[in-house]
Amino acid sequence: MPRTATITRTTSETSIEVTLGLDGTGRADVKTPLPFLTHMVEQLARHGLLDLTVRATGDVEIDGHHTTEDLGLVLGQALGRALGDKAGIVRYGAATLPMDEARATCVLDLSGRTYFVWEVPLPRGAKLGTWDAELAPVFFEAFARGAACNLHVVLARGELLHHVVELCFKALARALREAVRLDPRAVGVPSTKGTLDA
Ligand SMILES: [Mn+2]
Repeated sequence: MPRTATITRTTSETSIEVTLGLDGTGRADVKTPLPFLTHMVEQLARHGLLDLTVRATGDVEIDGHHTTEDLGLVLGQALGRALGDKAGIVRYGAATLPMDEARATCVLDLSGRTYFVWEVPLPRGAKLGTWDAELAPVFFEAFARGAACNLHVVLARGELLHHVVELCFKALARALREAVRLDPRAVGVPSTKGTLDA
């Protein structure tokens, strides 16, 4: 059965449609009103080997908060749906990556229980293009909630804000790529509890 999902969510603030394929090649077709966010979501697809189509609109005339949070949420929900009962998956993922001077680690557990840790100091009020850099943890937190996963992101070092934020997305991508992988030796759901629903 193909591990894909499409989720559509419309509120008075945003309209988001995400189609996600877990066993993809990194093909991304992403449209959001926030170019830096688009750039980041394309990183998730490319480095996570996820096939991803995103159509997002939102009230960015206020600011990017609603659109960023809702896109993170719907991406997480699409991941959860595409995973199904999670039988045969690796479940855990970890990636430590460099990007020039910056180095970050992302670890995650597709446990069915939401937990979010963000140890990435970001300057208040900083912008990446039209996008507020402090929305990065908003995206990650919403993603963890949508996917019901445990997600930790820790920055070891970094100077350039573009590098720091992009690296966090790339680390999430690589950790996901590992965690969603089907392990041919694994039988059933990777939990002695027998379920990873909650
Ligand atoms: Mn970049």
